[in-house]
Amino acid sequence: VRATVYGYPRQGRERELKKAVEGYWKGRVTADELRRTAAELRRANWRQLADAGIHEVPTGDFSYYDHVLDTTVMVGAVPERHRAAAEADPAPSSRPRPSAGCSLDGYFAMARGTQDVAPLEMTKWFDTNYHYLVPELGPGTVFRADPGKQVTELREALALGHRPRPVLVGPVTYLLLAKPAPGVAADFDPLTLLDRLLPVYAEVLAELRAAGAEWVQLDEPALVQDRTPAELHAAARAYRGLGGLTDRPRLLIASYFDRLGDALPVLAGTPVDGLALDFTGAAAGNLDDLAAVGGLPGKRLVAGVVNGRNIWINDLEKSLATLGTLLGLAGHVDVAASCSLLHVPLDTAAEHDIDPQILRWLAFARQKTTEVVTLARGLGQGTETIAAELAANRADLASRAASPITRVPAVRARAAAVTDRDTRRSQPYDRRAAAQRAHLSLPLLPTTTIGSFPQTGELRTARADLRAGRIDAVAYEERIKAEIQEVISFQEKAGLDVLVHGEPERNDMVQYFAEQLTGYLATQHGWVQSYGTRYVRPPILAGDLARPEPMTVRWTTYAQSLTGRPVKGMLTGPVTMLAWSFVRDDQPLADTARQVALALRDEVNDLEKAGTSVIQVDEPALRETLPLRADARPAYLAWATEAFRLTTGGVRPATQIHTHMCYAEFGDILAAIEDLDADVISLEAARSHMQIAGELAEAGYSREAGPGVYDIHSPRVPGADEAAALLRKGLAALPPERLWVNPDCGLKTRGWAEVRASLENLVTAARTVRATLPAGS
Ligand code: THG
Ligand code: ZN
Repeated sequence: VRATVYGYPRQGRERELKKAVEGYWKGRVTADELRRTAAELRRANWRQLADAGIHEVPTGDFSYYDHVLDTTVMVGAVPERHRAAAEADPAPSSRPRPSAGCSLDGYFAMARGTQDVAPLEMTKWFDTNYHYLVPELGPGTVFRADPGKQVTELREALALGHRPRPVLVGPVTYLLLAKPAPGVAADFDPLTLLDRLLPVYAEVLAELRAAGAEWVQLDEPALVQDRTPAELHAAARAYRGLGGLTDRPRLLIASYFDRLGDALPVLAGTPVDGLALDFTGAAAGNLDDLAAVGGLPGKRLVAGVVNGRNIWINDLEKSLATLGTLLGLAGHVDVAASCSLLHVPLDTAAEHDIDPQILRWLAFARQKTTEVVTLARGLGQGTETIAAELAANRADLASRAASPITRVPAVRARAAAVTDRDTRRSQPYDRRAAAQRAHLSLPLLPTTTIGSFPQTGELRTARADLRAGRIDAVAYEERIKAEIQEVISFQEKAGLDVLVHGEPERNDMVQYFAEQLTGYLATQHGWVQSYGTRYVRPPILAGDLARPEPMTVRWTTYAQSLTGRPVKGMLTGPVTMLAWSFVRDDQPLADTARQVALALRDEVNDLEKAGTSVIQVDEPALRETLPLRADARPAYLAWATEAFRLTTGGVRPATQIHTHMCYAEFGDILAAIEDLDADVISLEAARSHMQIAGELAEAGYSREAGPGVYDIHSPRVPGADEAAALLRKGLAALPPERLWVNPDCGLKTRGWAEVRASLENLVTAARTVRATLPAGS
């Protein structure tokens, strides 16, 4: 029995990789320096893993930007529009190519775009907060093996004396994650390219074998989702094919994030040498499924029993029990984390502000590695060899269960007393809408923004100065107030109808609220990669949650004191708070959601009391957190929409509740959107040409909506004519009294110059279209 992991955080203790890559982009770091930093980070990771007792270390999991993009390079699927940059190589000797066939600048062009070409689209990696770059394929795609990066990293690890196991995105998952390239028919199915892709994987496998790889891991997480018989058949064909090769390393097919379900017997029936299965959380059903198919006789089973998605210590005794059962179900059992440790921060030892007792409840990547090693030892050599670890683990679990942080009687009593009535507005939508119209007296096609305004360097400096003690709280508050004044005055001049304070006081919105709620822990160094060089520090929902004091009322009322127009209160909704935090593993998510909702409900009610008539509760993550398998979705949507309604259900009919969602794929949650019972929803739509307005109408959506008419994801300033054209499209689907005019997301990442021009054009567009509406409509 041995210990292994599938991947490790790439960024380094001080996010050295971020600094090196961003430095390279700015021309401050040379290609050679970047390459050396990357090699040093890989070396440090392998050293850490090997020293902890990990038997096979992963290679190829490192990436300058994204491992799916690395796979695109590995199979030669560089899109046509990036071909020139990928092949340009002004200084071959000093340019670290991610591979033989793609220059570093070409690689980053695919990731970020250039002046002339658009980047690949980015989307979420299953239900994690990691984002990958979507492969673009078509009937004309010609794959070509480019194993350079994989072989280089394998050789590096071998030279350092490790036993490396290259980790690759598997061919089936790669194709299932791809989309039709621009210009290719929308119904093109990338899976039809499987037979062309398999020979390329065969070539990469042969090269890795030749370079000294004994085992290679092919990750197929897409097979834990609901799959059609045709897709399962493709998986069978892929692994009968690759398994049947003679010149190949041994193959480990890894799955994670959920149970394999119907794909388990399919993979078990192919001539691959081992399967890696997740046995945590929703994937625990793999245990019964495995027994039902008669186990994996003669194959290697890698058992993911340490949760790679959360930050809680493992229950070692429980895991040993699971592992004990598994010993009888496979030819050989190894122990692992359930998925790559990319999704958790690096090391709890870097946290100096967390109570040492509480820190013992937490396991980041480094601690999880140790747990995996301990479990492998206990399983292989007897639990008496890990008696000390088991005793400490038992004590830490008991300390968490018994802690007053974990259970706050008043919070529990309040949550238990919630009734259905608390989750309903006091009047149905139609009557509320009339009350709101009378109370707010807004024009038709009212204009507003999503909440945030540009976060200038000065604001970030002020926050850093406050943290470092260079300025005091009073000076900071003055700075923020000055910014709010400017934002309000601009919006009045531009002619917007519903104003916002601009959120200058917030860094990351989830972090901002977490810092003000008891029961939440913040980390100092708990960075997790979100995409490319961008990281988040998800706060930890550690205990029962309460809001000791109002969190936003001060800023909103200050903004309202400066203007006669309505200022919108701005909050992050309960589902998004959960989605962007590390959640508790000791109670159902629905219970945690209810506690968060009650804390936010207090804030909503306090805003109303302070005179706020429009309150927006953002739920950008509602769609993101949708469970991977369809059978789990109704239960999720039920508690998620209930939590939103509990947050917003306590206000008067005349108070208007807004919500906002990012991303364009709303199709499968349109019913849930209605179920939120919000009065107004703003959505991303600029890039999908107002399509969403039609979809909302078709789904019978009966409230007001603001499909974005200004794409904030690009620095481009949309003309007033363009925005007006989009509005007219919107009016073809929704009546004028139900259509709002707004950008498609917050303006935090944009520059002031673009924002000014774009919002002025947006108001002009609204006025132009308003003037064409029949009087009295
Ligand atoms: N907050 C949190 N999670 C999120 C988002 C968020 N997950 C999904 C989505 N939004 C991810 N988007 C981003 C966008 C920008 C950055 C990170 C994730 C970013 N990070 C800074 C960096 O890496 O330089 C660090 C920010 C900081 O100092 O806190 O720019 O909005 N929780
Ligand atoms: Zn948004």
